[in-house]
Amino acid sequence: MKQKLVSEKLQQLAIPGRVEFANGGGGLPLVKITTPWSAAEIYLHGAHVAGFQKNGEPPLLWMSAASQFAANKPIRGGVPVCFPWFGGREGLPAHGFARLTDWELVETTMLPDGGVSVRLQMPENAGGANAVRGKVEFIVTVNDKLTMELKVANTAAEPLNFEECLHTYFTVGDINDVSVTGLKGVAFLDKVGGTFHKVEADDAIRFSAETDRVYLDTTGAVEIHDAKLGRKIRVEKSGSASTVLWNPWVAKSKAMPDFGDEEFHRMVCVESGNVGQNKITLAPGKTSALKVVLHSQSC
Ligand code: TA6
Repeated sequence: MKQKLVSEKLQQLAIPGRVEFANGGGGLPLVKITTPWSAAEIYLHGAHVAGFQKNGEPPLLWMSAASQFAANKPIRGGVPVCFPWFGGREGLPAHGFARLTDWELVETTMLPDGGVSVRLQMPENAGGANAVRGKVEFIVTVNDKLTMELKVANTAAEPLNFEECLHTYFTVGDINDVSVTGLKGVAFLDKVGGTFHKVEADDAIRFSAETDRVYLDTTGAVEIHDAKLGRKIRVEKSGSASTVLWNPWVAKSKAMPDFGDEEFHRMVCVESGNVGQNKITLAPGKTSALKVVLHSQSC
């Protein structure tokens, strides 16, 4: 049962004018962050960054108006934390159980520049029989950029195998006036209508139909060029070898109850992680860090 009141323990982590707590969608506990440059919102449910917006700019992250906010449902939009697997798995929640888990807020920090950093930890028993024997933390830093880092420490005596992905939904003015650069020459799995091995031929990838592509062995930054909003979003990453592009288009949008039929026009997913052949095998005692930095600028 979700806490209806913001607990005393949480309140102790508040920072006046920077970090406050509220009951968000569905009454789920919400961390509200305000900085001199921006505002952000993070649900403890799934350690889910649900919003980030720079002052004077349109929201950077997209959220479906039909999103559900419930204990056993993923939030549709923002940055779902996909862990310890990516995609479907028979009889188990798609994209793993991390995004369905109540994470604990363990630390809030006001940074010297006025930015804010918060650290969340996934309960060690998350996932039940599928729990990972490791310490999983998610650190979110908010200033004029949004920085997110998923850290996994293997506390077991045997290797830890997992997939991970920060499944970021971006707001765009019109998907027909959007291009993504930075993936030319990269091999990818085209997952529309099957799984097809291809190599990206275009400098600028455009969207005119359902798009579901897993680019592999790629560590570089990509950029989203949004002509209608006059904005360029740069997605920088480290500790990540996979980049995923997704737009569900018409049919898939209509098939999802938590996704408006026409909402695909205003979003694109550019996701950063380690999936499929890029999955992580973490030696005992080692720690992995998947880090994404989102910048936006008018252009
Ligand atoms: O990242 C692309 C993808 O794997 C698509 O195949 C689609 O399933 C999307 O994720 C959304 O998955 P979800 O479980 O959040 O509906």
